[in-house]
Amino acid sequence: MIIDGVEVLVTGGAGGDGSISLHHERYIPRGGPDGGDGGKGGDVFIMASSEVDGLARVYQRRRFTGGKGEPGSKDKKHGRDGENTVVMVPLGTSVFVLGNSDEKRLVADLTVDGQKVLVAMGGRGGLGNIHYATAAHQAPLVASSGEKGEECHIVLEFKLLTDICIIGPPNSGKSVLLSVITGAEPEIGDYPFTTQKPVLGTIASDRDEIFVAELPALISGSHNGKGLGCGFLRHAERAKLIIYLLDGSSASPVEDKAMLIEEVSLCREKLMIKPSIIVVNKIDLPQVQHRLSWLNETLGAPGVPVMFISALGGQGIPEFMRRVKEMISRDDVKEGPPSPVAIFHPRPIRRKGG
Ligand SMILES: Nc1nc2c(ncn2[C@@H]2O[C@H](COP(=O)(O)OP(=O)(O)OP(=O)(O)O)[C@@H](O)[C@H]2O)c(=O)[nH]1
Ligand SMILES: [Mg+2]
Repeated sequence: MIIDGVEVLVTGGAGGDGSISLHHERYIPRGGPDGGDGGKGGDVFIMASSEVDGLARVYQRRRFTGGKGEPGSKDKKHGRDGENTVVMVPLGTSVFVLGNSDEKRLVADLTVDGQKVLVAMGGRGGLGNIHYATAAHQAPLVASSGEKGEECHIVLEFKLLTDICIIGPPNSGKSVLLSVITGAEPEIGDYPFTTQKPVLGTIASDRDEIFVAELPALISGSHNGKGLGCGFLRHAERAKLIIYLLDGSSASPVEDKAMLIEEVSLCREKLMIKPSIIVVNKIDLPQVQHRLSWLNETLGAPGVPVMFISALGGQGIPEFMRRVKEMISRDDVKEGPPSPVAIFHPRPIRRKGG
């Protein structure tokens, strides 16, 4: 099962109670109050790590709580703070908070190794009776309870960090193309839905690496759950360029293109505004050669180039690569590094039992 989204309950640890204690020592009959404060409850963080490749582990647990603060004790001893809980997620995880009517609010987009967000703060420790002594009450028998930790429902959604996404109908050659341009080794087969989940590869470039993902195939009705559905299209949301890969030898590449555009716009309309290229594959086959000029005339759209390649034979690949790199760099947006710790306070703090 591919897990790209999961709802979890996060609760900060409860603070430890303050202590009620009176100082006892020989020959000091009426020692004052010496009850220490409780420790703070542990916080819950969500942290991105390049060592984590999915949300499956989070899905198995779905409930995370910070450690409890220890109560204070005599001799003014402060209770130990509760341990923080850090939930590890893959790079590319968005963190949303669920509101009362289930609306989602984005609180962090974790895209850098080690970047983290505080989602539930632990409660403060209660005060020991040393704080309650007054001139009138020099031996108070009162202390306060530790606070409850914050609690909220959050949703984690994982979207690949990829520059280019290859989208196409079954058998159009997405896996062959990915393997040729990146050296990745996806399974290749002449049957539909060989690729069942996104596969990543990288292209070395003068600057950074370029990440390319092959997504599972789209068919007519994917938006209604046919085939493998279309939930995987979320992984194209961060892409700078979409490659629509068509099988030049199919019954109608023109209808295939229309189907892809329709499914993408029904499933994730916001992908439609991304720069894209229509690529016709398998031009090594004679029946495709015969159609080239007709396909060139019928597939084009304003601002969307049409290219012809043979992923298997290598024809058109150098020109295709040049074009891809040019389109990617044109779209490069330089962003400063995100802040390493984002803090989010879901709820006001309440006293235990209050
Ligand atoms: N003649 C020819 N065959 C190709 C070419 N590219 C891919 N094929 C063949 O087309 C079939 C499907 O290739 P894949 O790369 O697995 O196709 P896919 O789009 O990844 O398929 P799914 O993952 O099932 O959606 C395989 O038998 C490939 O050998 C090409 O350029 N020319
Ligand atoms: Mg494939």
